[in-house]
Amino acid sequence: MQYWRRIVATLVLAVAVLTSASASERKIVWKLAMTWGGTLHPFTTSVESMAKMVETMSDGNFIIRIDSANRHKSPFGVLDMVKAGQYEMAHSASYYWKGKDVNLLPFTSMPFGMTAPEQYAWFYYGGGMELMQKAYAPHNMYSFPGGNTGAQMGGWFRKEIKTLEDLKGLKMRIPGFAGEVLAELGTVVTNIAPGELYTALERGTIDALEWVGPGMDIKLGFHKVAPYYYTGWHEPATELQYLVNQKAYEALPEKYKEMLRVAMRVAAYDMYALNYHESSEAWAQIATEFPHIKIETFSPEIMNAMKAANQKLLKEMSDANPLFKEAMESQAQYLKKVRVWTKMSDFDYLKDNL
Ligand code: PYR
Repeated sequence: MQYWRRIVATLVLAVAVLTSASASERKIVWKLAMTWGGTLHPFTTSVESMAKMVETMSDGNFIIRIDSANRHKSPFGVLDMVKAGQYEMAHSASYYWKGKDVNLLPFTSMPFGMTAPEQYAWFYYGGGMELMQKAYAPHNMYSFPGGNTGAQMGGWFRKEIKTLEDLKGLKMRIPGFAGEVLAELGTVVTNIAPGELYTALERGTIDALEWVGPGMDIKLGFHKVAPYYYTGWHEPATELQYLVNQKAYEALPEKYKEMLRVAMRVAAYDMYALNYHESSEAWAQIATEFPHIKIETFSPEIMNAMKAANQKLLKEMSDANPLFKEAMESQAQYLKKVRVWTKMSDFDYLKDNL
C-alpha cells in the first residue's frame, strides 16, 4: 500500500512538473514594430486584430505587443530592427526597401501590374510566396501578406497635370517602382513617412503625394491643400507585409506557427474587404461634402510615357538583378494567364453593368 502511494505521489508530481513546464514554455511574448503611427486605420487595426486572434487562439499564451512608429520612432527602420532581432515582427510595405535591396520591391504592387485578386492568386498559388521567401532569406526573415488596399488613387496634386511638362520638376512623395517611373519622367521623387505627409504637402515641401485611396486619404486632409485627385496607374494592388524574424519563428511551437499564419492571413483578407468598404463610403462623402475636389485621369500621352518608362526600367533593373528578374518574370507569366480570366469574368461582367 505504502509502495503504491509512493508511485501515485511520484506520478502526480511528474504530471504537475510537466504541465507547469509546458505551460511556461507555451507563454510567449513577441514585439511587433509598425511603420505606421498609432491611428492609421485600417493598417493599424488590422495588425491589432491579427494579434488579438493569436492571443485568443492560444488561450492567452502567445502575446504580440504592438509598437507604433510614434513609439519606436523609426518608421522605415523596421526591416533592420526585425533583422537584428530587436523585434520579432514588423508590419510595413516591402517596396519601402528598394534602396536597401531591390529584390524586395516586387512584393507590394508594381505599376500596371496585377490587381488584388490576381496578386493574391499569384502569392498563394502561383509561386509568389516562394519568391518572396527567397528574397527575404538573406535578411534572415520570412514575409507574409499583410493586407491589401486594392487599386490606389494616383495622388493629390496642387495643380492640374495636363502634359508631361507638368510632371517635370514636380516634387512628389511616391514610393516603390512608381517613384522610379516618375523620376525617369523628370519628377523629383521622395518617400516620406506616413505621419509627416500632410505637413509636407501643406508646407509646400512637396507639390503632390499619393497615399492610398479615399477611405484613408480623406482622414488625413490632403484635399484641403491639393484639390486634384488623380485615378491610379501605379499601385493596382498594394499588399502590406508582415516581416518575421526567422530564428524567432522557427523557435515557435508548430501550433503557434499555424495560429500566426492563420491570423495574418485572415487579418490581411479582412483589411482588403474593410478598405474597399471604407473607400466606397468615403467616395460618396467626397462627392457631397467636398465638391471642390476634381477627379482626374492622366492623359493618354502621360500614361503612354509612364508605360514606356516602366518597361525600360523593368528591363534595366532585371538585367542587373537576377532575383528581381525572376520575380518580375513570374509576375508577367502569371498575369498573361490570369488576366484572360479576369477579362472573361470581372471585366466582361462590369462593362455591361456599370
Ligand atoms: C504608401 O506608402 O503609399 C502605401 O500605399 C502604403
